Amino acid sequence: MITLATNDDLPATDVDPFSHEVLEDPLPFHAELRDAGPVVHLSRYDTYAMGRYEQVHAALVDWQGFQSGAGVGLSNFRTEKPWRPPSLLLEADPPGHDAPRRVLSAILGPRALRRLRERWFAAAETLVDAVLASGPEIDAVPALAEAFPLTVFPDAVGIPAEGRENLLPYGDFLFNAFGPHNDLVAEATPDAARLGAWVNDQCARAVLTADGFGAQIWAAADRGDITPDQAPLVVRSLLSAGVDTTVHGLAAVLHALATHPDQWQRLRSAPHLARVAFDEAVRWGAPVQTFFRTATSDIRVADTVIPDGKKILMFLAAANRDPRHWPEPDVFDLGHDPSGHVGFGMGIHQCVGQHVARLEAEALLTALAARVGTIEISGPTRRHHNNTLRAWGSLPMRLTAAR
Ligand code: OVV
Repeated sequence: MITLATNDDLPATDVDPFSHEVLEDPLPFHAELRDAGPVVHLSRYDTYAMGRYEQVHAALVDWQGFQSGAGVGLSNFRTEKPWRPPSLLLEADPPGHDAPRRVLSAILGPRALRRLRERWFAAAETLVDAVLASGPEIDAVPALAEAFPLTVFPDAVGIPAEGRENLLPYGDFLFNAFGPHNDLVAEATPDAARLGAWVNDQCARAVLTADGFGAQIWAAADRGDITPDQAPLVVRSLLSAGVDTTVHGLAAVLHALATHPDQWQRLRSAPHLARVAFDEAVRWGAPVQTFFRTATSDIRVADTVIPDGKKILMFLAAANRDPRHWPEPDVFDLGHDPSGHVGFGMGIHQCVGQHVARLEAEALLTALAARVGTIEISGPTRRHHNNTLRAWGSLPMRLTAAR
């Protein structure tokens, strides 16, 4: 399937990484990509791809050579109009990137999150008690993976209760829109303008509660750390990147634990492993599979020169399972040290919300570990296809209460 191009030694593939076949099970394609070489040409899209840890990591930390400001999807903002005003964080480079990043880092940093910890642990306990009371068989996607972030995160941002059902569809569209204009994008496009308008409305100062992340972003504008016209776009980043990602990260760790009963029992007997379990699941399951970068000049990677302005698809998921870097890449094991995984990215754009995600996971897994004895898959699971996210549509599970 992967052949050598005739004009040089650059391996090429006509496989579509965004096809339903690959989205259903990307692992074989990721292995082919890594084995083909450090850089591979994706002939369908005339873009480049990297699947090995070494090159993916190196490109992610080289923001000068691999920019984000031309967009981190397939669409090249040098020549194409973005579907929404670009994110001031995700789709920006220094120096413009830095002030919004500094503001959000402080608001979402470990120190700032301490005031949420008790509340989120209590919310997780309440949710798990309710789920256990609802019966032994659940679908863990809606019942836990969606329910928990939707219980705590929109409140923490400070948006009104009304319309929150738009958050997941908005994120699903946004993450699809980083890929090509395939059926996944086309089917959701009729709704995108309405969802986008709703999200934009939630970013106004007047609709946000006085004490949430949103209000803190506006307070940063009052201090002059960002400008008042930047504030709503920074709030939009929270609502864009903060919901679907954590839902599918939690689904990934729940699936991993349900399919690895030994690891589940290990977590029960050592609940302080909740954070390691989550990061190992982010490495192993990679809820965010890919992002693009754009070459800022003719740039050499291994023996290949990537021309200025070309898009490069970074396979975070493939790098996270590269046997050239990881001793047992395909094994989910709480004894692993997943640090250095690129499931949250790496470098100046590394997930600014990762502490929020970890706190959500720690709260939910701690509540589960204290209350649930066994957790197993009880029916056919179903993937949800998205051009960027590796997601579960359904995870039927049987939970038994701890005795
Ligand atoms: C990491 C990420 C994903 C999607 C949207 C954004 C960020 C944003 O900043 O809007």
